[in-house]
Amino acid sequence: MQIADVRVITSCPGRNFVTLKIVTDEGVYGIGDATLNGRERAVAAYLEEHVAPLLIGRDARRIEDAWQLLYRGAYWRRGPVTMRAIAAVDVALWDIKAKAAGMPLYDLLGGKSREGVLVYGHANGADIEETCDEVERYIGLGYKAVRAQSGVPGLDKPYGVGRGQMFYEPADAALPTETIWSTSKYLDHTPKLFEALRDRVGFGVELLHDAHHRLTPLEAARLGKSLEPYRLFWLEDVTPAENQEAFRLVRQHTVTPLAVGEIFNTLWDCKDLIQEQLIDFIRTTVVGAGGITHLRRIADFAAVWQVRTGCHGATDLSPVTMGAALHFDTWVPNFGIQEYMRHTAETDAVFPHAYRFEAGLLFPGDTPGHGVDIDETLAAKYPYDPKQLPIARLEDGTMWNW
Ligand code: GCO
Ligand code: MG
Repeated sequence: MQIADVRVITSCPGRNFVTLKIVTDEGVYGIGDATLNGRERAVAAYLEEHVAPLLIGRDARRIEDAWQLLYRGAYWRRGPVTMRAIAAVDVALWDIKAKAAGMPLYDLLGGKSREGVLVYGHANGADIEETCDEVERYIGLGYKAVRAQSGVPGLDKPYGVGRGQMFYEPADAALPTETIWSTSKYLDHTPKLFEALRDRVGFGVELLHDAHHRLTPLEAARLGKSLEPYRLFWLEDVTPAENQEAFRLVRQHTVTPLAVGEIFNTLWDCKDLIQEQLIDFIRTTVVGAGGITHLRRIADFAAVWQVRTGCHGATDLSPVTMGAALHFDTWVPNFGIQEYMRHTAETDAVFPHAYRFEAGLLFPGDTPGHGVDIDETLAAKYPYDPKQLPIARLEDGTMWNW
């Protein structure tokens, strides 16, 4: 089974997505996601100019060899552009293999470890009251786990509070929107949010929160400690993790579970975090970390240290990544939770998919492959519309982490 055609499809059905389609000489094709929010064209060019020529004529069944070729063969390793390109090829090849075998991908990976995939939705509001109302709305929709982010008094456009209710779309302008950040205002406010939430909804629902890389290790430790009475499922990205050892300080001070990894590309980015048991959940997903082939290695490594998975699932991860991640989640023994931000109706129409939500769980469906396709004719009606993520500055103008 040889690779006959490799196509990169860039489209904006509500937001931008880069999709890879690999077609074999036997007619079976596979789909992969290569979207890198705000930097889409870099991955598209990497695939078109440097990867596609290497794939034509290769045996589509040799997934591992293709992965090693693209990883080792580039000489320049890791990084979000390279690893997303590798992920797109890898996921498309797993899709082809599973379709050729007539199996849903989870079967090829080793079969179901669970019936459904626990997901968390995103509730956000301008203030504590509105956020509590939104969390209740998610509970009403059947969610068993909800991430809560709220506006902070005195801060315009804090992270996680956006337009639209069922999803939050941060990449909102051709040039980055500037936002202002104050750690002290945020740290004073956030425990009040979770106190109000537990008063309102009790302890029967899992609550999560994302600090989005804004805090120093000591500030992160303080936040974790102050949230302990509200028993969060996890506290995410409390401090940037380029320096993995930073988490040791956080860990020494709090038993609030920690999640990190949506911006990691390989096992090398989380090796110390995992083996030193500095985190509880690893957030990498298929498109972020080199596809099924590499994510599986991360998950197996994490299992040794009782670290569970919590795949990134924001709207910038296309339905293709969601489909592949759900098959992965259905198989992976050390599963924790899956993030689920709904896509718009236009996105869902361009990517027909087999997965479905029911009573707080997502189900990948039983279609052979990962169960997500692309309607290329419809995709062509939505031309690329460049958008970037916001940036954050401190109140005195200092550039900060968004
Ligand atoms: C999350 C994330 C996202 C990112 C987004 C950037 O936890 O869902 O932090 O909302 O900000 O994926 O493109
Ligand atoms: Mg996050």
